[in-house]
Amino acid sequence: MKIAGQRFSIVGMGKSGLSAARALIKRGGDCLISDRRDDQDLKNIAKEFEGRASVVLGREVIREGDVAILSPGISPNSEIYRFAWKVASEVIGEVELFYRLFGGRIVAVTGTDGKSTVTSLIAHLLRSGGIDAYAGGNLGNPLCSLLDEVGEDSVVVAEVSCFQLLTIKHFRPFVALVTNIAHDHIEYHGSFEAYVRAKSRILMNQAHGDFFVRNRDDLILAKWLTLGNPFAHNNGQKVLEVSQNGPVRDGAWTWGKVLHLAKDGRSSEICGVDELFGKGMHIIENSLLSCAACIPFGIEPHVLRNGLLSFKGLRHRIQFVKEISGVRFYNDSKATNPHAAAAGINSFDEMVVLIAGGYDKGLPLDPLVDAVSQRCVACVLCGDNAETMASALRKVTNVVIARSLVDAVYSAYEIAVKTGVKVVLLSPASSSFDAFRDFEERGERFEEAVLKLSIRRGQ
Ligand code: UMA
Repeated sequence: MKIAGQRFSIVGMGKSGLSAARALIKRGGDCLISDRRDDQDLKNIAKEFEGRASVVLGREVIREGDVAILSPGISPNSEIYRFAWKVASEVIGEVELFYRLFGGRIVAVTGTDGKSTVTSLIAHLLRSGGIDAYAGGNLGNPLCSLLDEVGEDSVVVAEVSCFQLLTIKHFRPFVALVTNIAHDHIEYHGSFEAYVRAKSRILMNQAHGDFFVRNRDDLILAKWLTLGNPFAHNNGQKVLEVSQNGPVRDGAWTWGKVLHLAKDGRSSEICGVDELFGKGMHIIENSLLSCAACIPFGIEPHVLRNGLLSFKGLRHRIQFVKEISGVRFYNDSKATNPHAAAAGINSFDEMVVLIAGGYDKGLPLDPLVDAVSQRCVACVLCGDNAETMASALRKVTNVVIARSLVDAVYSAYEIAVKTGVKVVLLSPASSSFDAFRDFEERGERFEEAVLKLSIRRGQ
């Protein structure tokens, strides 16, 4: 892609907009960067671009005929999104820009839950096999920020959200992987079907020689690439399958206690389920998906085993925080939808006091209600949707409403002590945007509250 002398309008000065701007300016692009916000933070950031690019704060701007680069947080229903398609010569996102600037192979990971863990785990497994692999994208570090580090032989494992997939055009991953599909982000896409269609764009530009890792246990994904499926971008890519219900011909599978890698119908053992970095069906699913994604790179089962055994899991994903008087606190702030929270709860064999609630995405609560009814002695709810969640959860367990996350930690601890329950889990089933910048800030506030409680308790 020719950058020098070309004009770009970058909308949104968040992580992705800034990394796109830096990459383009470095290559001689003529950039206009804008953001609807006009606060001191952005004014400070804008100083970096003085004399190198035009910056407009307080409103979004797109110059006629420019290539528009839209941040993923810009909703397709917004005026600026529609305006971009009218005036720009081309509308893309930072993921597409990265694809055009990076010549190497990409493993792209999307899906409802487990994306960040799978992205990080694949990069870790590839590195265990001697491959120069990097992880980035929706995970937190934008892909364009990797451009200074990577070489042509590097492999980039990219977590791509459905928001980011809407603004790809030629993005063609060598390996595409969809973890699973459940209800999420309907407020952004308008319908479940539109959400699934956005996810399926990951396959859109794949061709012969590429790979698709398909989760055979997921009712929706199992049908992808079969004839007549509306989401089948069936372009001759090879399918690698993953299942927890018995053997696959090519991919990774288990049926009980041992993970296997399968090539041309011949299976080899990878490791035992009990040796993985955590417990629960979702940990097995994430591990199988990640192992299957390494097949195109020729990583052998014993190398995968070493990689799996040395993987520690990610922050804010069922992360152990502290034990206070026998009660263990876990931070699962990344569980931003009911499906993910249910997986978090079900990963415990024992009873749990759940802390949940946050920004209401209007998603069906059924998976959460199911998990709570089986595993939760009580739920402490806080955040914008506390009342809505309470009406659904009161039918199956005891519910307490707390004024803040800090109060929720104290209440949950008291309930745990009174009932003899040993686990307090923050697994909000909701976004964090009602009170926090993102799920990471929410997780950090939770950890701080737990540490304060432990100091108060003299531990
Ligand atoms: N903005 C506008 N106009 C708008 C919308 C936003 O000007 O209409 C401005 C905001 O004022 C702000 C900037 O755009 O200054 C924020 O941009 P952004 O919301 O696109 O966020 P980034 O900082 O660029 O972060 C994005 C992803 N955010 C979203 O998709 C909302 C991050 O994923 C990602 O880590 C980052 O790029 C790097 O790739 C976060 C996320 O919540 C973690 N993702 C969702 C999820 O995981 O469920 C999809």
